[in-house]
Amino acid sequence: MDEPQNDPKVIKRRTDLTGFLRKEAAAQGFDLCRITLPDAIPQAPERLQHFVDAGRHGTMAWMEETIERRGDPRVLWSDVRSIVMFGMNYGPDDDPRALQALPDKAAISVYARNRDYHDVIKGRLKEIATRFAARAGADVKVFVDTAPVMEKPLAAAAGLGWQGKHTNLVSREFGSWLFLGSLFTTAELEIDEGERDHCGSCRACLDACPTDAFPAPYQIDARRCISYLTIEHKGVIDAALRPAFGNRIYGCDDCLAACPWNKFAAEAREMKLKAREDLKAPDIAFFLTLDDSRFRTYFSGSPVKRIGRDRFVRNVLIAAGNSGSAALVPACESLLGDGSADVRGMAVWALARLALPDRFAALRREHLPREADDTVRAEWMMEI
Ligand code: B12
Ligand code: SF4
Ligand code: SF4
Repeated sequence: MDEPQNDPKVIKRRTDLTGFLRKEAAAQGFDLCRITLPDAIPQAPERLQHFVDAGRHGTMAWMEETIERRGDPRVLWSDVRSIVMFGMNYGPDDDPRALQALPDKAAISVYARNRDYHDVIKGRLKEIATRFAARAGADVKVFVDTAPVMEKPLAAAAGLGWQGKHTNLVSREFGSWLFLGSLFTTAELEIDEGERDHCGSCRACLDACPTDAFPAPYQIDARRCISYLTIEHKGVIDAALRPAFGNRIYGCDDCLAACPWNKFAAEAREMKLKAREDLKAPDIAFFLTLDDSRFRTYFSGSPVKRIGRDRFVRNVLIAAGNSGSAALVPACESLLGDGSADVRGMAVWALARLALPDRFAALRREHLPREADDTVRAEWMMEI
């Protein structure tokens, strides 16, 4: 039987548990910890459905497959009574867009310049969950992008910030640089107020997008987003979009970095989220030399490892093609015989842009007749 909500003992217990949680969150390095109800995002299922119906999730079939659980936390877990949303600041120490002026360098997005945030945050959430469950005698589950949970609308409902026109959560305190995580529990807790939208007439993020990935404010078409294309999308990347990638090889920060609310942002406190020195401005030339084993070693513990060497080198070759640097021609040529069709195809594309026309024609005479893969043949033919 449910306890009476206005019973002073019930209120005190709720207050104590909420205070305990906030202290634990701070002790684990979270910058924000606020609470909402499982039914706090009634508009989310319809918006998610619209996103999927329009095909904007691209090849992320898991979004479609989990749509009902994703849209409503109560479908994911019917016993959930409170949802605790956590935010961890990963603010960079410089403007990541500055790297775009250095075309020989590769740009890895801020979130991926050190340890995988999933590992960092999940470990901390588990610590909190264990201690909280023991204290509250309640059931608990924790998620950080590891289950079908709509973290952004839930975080907005809990008041960590609001969903900006770039669709990510913006905080008045930390700007756009926040990772999110959640704890679902059967315990009743004190509920926080949501945050209102502070975008106003600004549209800086929409205008900043190099690939025009926002069909409307607050809506994204992942199929055009460099983050999706470099991380989630396997195989051939639309040739019309490649030039806009510039030197971005893993993710993209342009819409986040453009947000004026970043002026209040602070640098990440968590050492594991501060950029590794060698990933701040790495050489494209070096990345073109990575084989599978060196790739795995170099990116051990990093989220970059997730996409595998072939997709990674595919992305690096796009950056090489955009670099205008003839010095990269030999490294690109050496990848024309690579075991991966994705790599061979992008080596052709890069060379079409970097090599002298006579050299490119000679390479095509040599390689095209023995190329069996249709997508790579198409790259050679495209440049005729
Ligand atoms: C799928 C996904 C992606 C996809 C799709 C992006 C997207 N915006 O959905 C891709 C691969 C492109 C991607 C990219 C990035 N991602 Co991502 N991604 C996710 C994931 C797994 C699910 C997001 C989701 O549910 N999308 C479906 C859409 C429909 O949901 P939505 O964006 O909330 O859509 C809302 C709006 O469209 C809004 N809406 C629609 N119409 C209207 C109208 C009005 C008036 C309003 C107010 C709102 C509104 O309502 C919808 C429902 O709330 C989450 C983790 C999670 N489990 O939540 C991380 C997550 C969103 N990603 C994150 C990050 C950091 C990124 C990148 C910055 C990484 C990078 N540097 O490359 C980029 C940013 C690109 C961008 N502008 O969004 C963080 C964002 C943190 C934050 N502060 O918000 C998350 C939360 C992961 C985490 N745990 O920290 N991501
Ligand atoms: S992450 Fe980059 S490509 Fe994706 S929407 Fe933002 S600015 Fe556009
Ligand atoms: S850049 Fe402007 S429109 Fe975009 S999220 Fe920030 S405040 Fe909102």
